[in-house]
Amino acid sequence: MKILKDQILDCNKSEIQNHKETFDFLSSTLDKKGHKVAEIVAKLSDFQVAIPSWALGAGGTRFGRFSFYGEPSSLEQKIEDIGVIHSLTQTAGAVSLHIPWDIPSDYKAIKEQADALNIKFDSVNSNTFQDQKNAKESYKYGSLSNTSKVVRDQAIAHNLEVITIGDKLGSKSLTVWLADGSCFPGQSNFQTALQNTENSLKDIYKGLPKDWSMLIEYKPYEPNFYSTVIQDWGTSFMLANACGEKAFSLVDLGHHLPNSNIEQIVSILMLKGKLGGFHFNDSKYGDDDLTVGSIKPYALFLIFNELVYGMRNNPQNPDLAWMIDASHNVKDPLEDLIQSLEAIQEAYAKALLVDQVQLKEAQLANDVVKCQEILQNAYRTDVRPLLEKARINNGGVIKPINAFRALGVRGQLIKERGKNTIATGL
Ligand code: PSV
Ligand code: MN
Ligand code: MN
Repeated sequence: MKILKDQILDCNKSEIQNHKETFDFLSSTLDKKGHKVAEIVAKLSDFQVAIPSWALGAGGTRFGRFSFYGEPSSLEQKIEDIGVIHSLTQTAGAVSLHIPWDIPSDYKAIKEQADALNIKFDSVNSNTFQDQKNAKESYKYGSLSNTSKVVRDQAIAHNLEVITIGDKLGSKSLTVWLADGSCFPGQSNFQTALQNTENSLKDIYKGLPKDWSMLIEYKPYEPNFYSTVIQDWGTSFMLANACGEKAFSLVDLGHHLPNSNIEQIVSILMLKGKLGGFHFNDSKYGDDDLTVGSIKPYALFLIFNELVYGMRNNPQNPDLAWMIDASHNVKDPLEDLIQSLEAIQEAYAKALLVDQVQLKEAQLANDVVKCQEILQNAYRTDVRPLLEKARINNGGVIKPINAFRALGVRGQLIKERGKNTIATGL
């Protein structure tokens, strides 16, 4: 399945007039307020978000799968699907692989396929939260934190292998998410578990190529429900500092206890030059992995406001590895990803509209009302025409969901692949 240029032009035909009218109106309004519309559109065009290989099938939940069929069953097909999303949105120019699920059988062919679709290999994810086929040791009681050295060594070796695989594809970072922790009080010694984890991460860090980074993800609970070894940003930050300058924290929006101050976390990590990666999703209760922007779009905007501030003012912080980490049962997974991409771009565009000079003045004058007005004026702007313009400029469609449906993408995938459903995934 491949989307052709003519199909894109065709889809845009019926939408272009409306786009022009809404874009012209918005851009003249923004112009009058002193915004540089062309620059904002260019920023949106440049902003690319990695698609995780495990989100392309329906049902990344623990309670069963209700397939939309036609799902990818090989790495080639996963990249093909991302190619479809990228052709339409022009925002999904990267894939994040999970090893061992995505070990390429032919590296050259996979690289060529991805190159042809303009897709880069973003951060590679290791997996020590499941026992792998024929593995000698079990991760039932932890991996990098395990009290047994042979188990830790096996987990370290796996991470080093993931680096080798990613390196062959052109990835530049390793993401480590650990399920390690305990379910009951007394089960684990917190200090020993953290010390073991730190030592293991240092061993992995030693194996990083010069131009690579290591991203350390945190999460307060689940699958362990009493304690998690890398539980919060402080722990991840401490571990990143202990490893060295190529190690960073990774913020996943769903990995916080309810009402956590994520925008502050993001801001402080960037100030300290230690925010390396970001996983987008949304949630009402926990690590719900819902479509980005579907529950708390204003919170997403406030977080983006800090990200934009950090990208402008914190040269000490690296470019971030952006990834969607969402997946569930009741939406076509490709439509779901398209909605997430749209929500991310929307929040980014709104954050770009925050007048930082005026905001600073209002902050210095302690004009709290004005501060809120400035943020909410930006938030209340319907920026969708800017997103459309950014897509058109890159050769994408004006309305990706409409185009996905008009082109009958899912039907075509089912025709090609039958009643396939993803076999792996979270
Ligand atoms: C598990 O919570 C998780 O969703 C983490 O966010 C990881 O990034 C992802 O799985 C892949 O391992
Ligand atoms: Mn994540
Ligand atoms: Mn998660």
